[in-house]
Amino acid sequence: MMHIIYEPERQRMAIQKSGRLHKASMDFLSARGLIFPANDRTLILPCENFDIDLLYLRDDDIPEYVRSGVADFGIVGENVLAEKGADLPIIAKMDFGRCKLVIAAPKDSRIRTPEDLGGKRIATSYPKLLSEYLAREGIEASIVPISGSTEITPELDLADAICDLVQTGSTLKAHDLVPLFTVMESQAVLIESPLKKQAKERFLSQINLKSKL
Ligand code: PRT
Ligand code: ZN
Repeated sequence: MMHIIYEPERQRMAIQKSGRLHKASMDFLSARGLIFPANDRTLILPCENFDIDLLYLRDDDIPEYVRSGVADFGIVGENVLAEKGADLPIIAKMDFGRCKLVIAAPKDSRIRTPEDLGGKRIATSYPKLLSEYLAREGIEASIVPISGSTEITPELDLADAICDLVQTGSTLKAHDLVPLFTVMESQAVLIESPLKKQAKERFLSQINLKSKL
């Protein structure tokens, strides 16, 4: 069991604990020269050669940790940032985690244009981004908020269409869904807390990244 003593000059970087962004985030930090002990499943992992600790979190929680300054940095998808309404400074766009938030409907559906969504039920884990899209397009539809597996909702008749992330498109295909309209394009980004700290600037220059603050 490792005990971390709180040191104000020590930085914290929030990354996804497990999931699609975890490995790529670790690889990014390793490529910048950071060395970490083998993960012993702690929630806080100290870097061996820089004054920074990793916080392993659910991706959904990363914007709040960074916004509040509990974490100085974070690596998270732009889709999550936008859904949480977190307008945080982006230091760098990462070369991973690319995907699109799309509206998709069953192959045999009559939905062809955004207007056809009027009066329909759309299931999504991204209610904020979807409602902004519908408002932009001037469409009134009903949003069915669910937390995962949106792709099964049309076949179960919970929804007429879905709004979900796509990468390869194979999940949609497996459920006879066709992507129709793009709500947002996304990739992973390195964000920083809006609280200015000298130690943060120092860390960024050590790994050859410059803060936009
Ligand atoms: O546990 P935690 O809350 O941290 O993880 P999570 O399950 O919420 O997220 P996770 O690990 O699935 O995704 C993390 C981030 O990866 C997302 O917020 C996006 O920024 C990014 N990303 C990139 C994706 C995808 N590609 C993606 N394809 N996130 C999810 N998907 C899902 C999509 O929802 C659908 O179910 O993969 C399926 C579609 O993939 P394809 O390849 O079949 O099109
Ligand atoms: Zn999540």
